[in-house]
Amino acid sequence: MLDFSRKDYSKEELLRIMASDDPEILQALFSQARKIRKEVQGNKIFAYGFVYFTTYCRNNCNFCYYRNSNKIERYRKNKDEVLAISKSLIDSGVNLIDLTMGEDPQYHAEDFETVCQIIKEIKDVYDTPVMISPGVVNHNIIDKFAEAGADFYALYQETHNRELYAKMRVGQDYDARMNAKLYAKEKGIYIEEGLLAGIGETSEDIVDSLLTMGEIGARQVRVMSFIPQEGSPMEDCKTPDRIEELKIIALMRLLYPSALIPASLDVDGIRGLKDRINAGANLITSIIPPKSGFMGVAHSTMDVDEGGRTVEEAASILDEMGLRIASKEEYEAFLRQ
Ligand code: SAM
Ligand code: MD0
Repeated sequence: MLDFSRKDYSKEELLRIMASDDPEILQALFSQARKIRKEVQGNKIFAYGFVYFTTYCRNNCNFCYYRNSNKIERYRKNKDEVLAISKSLIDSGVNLIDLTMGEDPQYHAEDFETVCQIIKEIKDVYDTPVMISPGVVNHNIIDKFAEAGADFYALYQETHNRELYAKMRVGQDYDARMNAKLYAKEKGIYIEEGLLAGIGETSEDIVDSLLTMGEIGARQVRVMSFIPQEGSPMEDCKTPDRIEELKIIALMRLLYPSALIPASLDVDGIRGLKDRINAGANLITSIIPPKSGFMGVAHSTMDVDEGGRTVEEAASILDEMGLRIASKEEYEAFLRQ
């Protein structure tokens, strides 16, 4: 049996864990991940509001519903709409607003002026941390995000296998994506790195990604299982068994005890929350107010209008698990650590 009470694991050990389906090993892994989270933050779990404010995108990612060539209905929200939904999320108890967008040519054309105004207002008027997920932008735009007060820049490589990356993010430069992240970090913005599970990666690819996340100094690290999207080239590919995502969450917790690691409601909706928290996640993402006209990404509508993706709903599940949503002060103290 592996000794899970350490921080250092060799590549071979990580590979062995990824390859294992021994229930005893997996239970020991998840239990250690929960133990570490408890040591770091007791019974508190963080929560982020998700504001996907434009679904227009110039890219053609093979896995994505919102890829440019998919003929779908799209929306672009204005500043007032974005601020109104952000305020309602903050009032409901989220700890941060994640402003996410497709690589919308209209926002690029105006040099992200409106986005910076929104960031500033959420920071200065609502006094709430902000994550910006804009895709790849130039360094001068990242400078503007830093000036506006953005706390996090989220930009997921999806995989650190360059060949597989090229098949997923078709026509997008691997290094430009990585360098944007590294530049944001240099500017004092926390970065989030992420990977997609179930896109044809090997266990070695996953272990490489896990180690890269540490090397680049990501404060937040995530994994999401691939969900097939209607109209996309990967429409007929299968979604992976969730055990892979759960093992990756637990390994991220073992390797990076104080990292922010999401249990995303975007993958399996609210019913997927418990397993991800039990695997060591310390943060709930993709909270979206019902009937707001805003969408998710991997599951654009699942549980949204039904009110399943709310702080209230998540809090009642956490309560059954002896956990609770952190307060504003608790999250901000955690960030300062
Ligand atoms: N457009 C920006 C970008 O590409 O960085 C930000 C939003 S992007 C839509 C956010 C992330 O959602 C992607 O990086 C990917 O990890 C995840 N995602 C997109 N489509 C998905 C799918 N079909 N299944 C699971 N995750 C998906
Ligand atoms: C999530 N649907 O947290 C969101 C999204 C983008 N920064 C995050 C993938 O699951």
